[in-house]
Amino acid sequence: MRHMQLKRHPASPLLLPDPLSAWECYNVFNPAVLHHNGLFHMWYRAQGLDWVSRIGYAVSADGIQWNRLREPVLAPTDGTDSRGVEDPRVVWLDGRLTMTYTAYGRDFSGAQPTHAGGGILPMIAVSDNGITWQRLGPIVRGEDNKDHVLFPRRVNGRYAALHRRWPNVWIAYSDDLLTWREEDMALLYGPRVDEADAWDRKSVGSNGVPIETEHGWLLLNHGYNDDHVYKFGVVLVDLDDPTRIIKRPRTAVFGPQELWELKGDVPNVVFSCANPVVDSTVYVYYGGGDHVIGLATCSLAELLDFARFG
Ligand code: BMA
Repeated sequence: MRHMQLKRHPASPLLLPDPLSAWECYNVFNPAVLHHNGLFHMWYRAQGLDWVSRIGYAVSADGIQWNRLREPVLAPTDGTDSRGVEDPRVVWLDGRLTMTYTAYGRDFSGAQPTHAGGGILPMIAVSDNGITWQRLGPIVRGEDNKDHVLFPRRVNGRYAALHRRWPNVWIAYSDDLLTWREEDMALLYGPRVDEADAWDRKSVGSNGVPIETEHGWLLLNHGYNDDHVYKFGVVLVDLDDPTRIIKRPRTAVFGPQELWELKGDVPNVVFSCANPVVDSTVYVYYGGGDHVIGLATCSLAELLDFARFG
């Protein structure tokens, strides 16, 4: 069995909470990152004095040194997201920026509250400039559903998304990004519940935007075990029919190891919403301990090789 590990960038953690800022003084984590027209753009989750998650924006020429805006670019507006906007993933689709993120609010729209007496909604928003965002709506309502991410192009003429119906990863299709019908959704894969020592025994979810390769869509994912230790793995699915899994290696490619991953606001967490590929290198940005932002990298060729034969 082959093994491989992502390599931490020595400058990690790259972004820390800002003690001078009311909205981002406690935690910055789980960023979306898109490389576009020669710049790295980052939308990151932040928590400050009120513990409500907002999304901040930063830009970088090299992906290491970041310049942040002073104000968040996405913040709660109503009861559906009053407790925060979380875990953005951003894709360049049809000539505009499209963000998937989790709205966490005091309201719930299903028969039962989904989260701590309130609700969560897997939302989609679009933007022409990355600063002002227009909300399109959720892909489903009334269930524990998050970690949704769009494919970077249409698949067989339709928009496609991965989403997490706890504890499994599902795939869904839509013609307009607005309507996601139950009959267009299918279970893709779940946690390895039958394997006592599997790192992803308890739950799985998607990381960043699927990577298109000549051998299939390369999906980075996360999972955790009974001890709630988060790790990353890979899944390779068919280019034309992403419901067909080609390979899912057993071993994880990354897990918590540094102090700021083992401790933090939530212990033993590495959580990634971004894996842009720039010059054949995969940049895996991630939250460490739900508290700071780190970067780990690998070559695309090595990761693809592991996904095919690992
Ligand atoms: C998940 C998400 C992430 C978070 C992770 C670990 O459910 O809410 O935002 O990083 O838990 O706490």
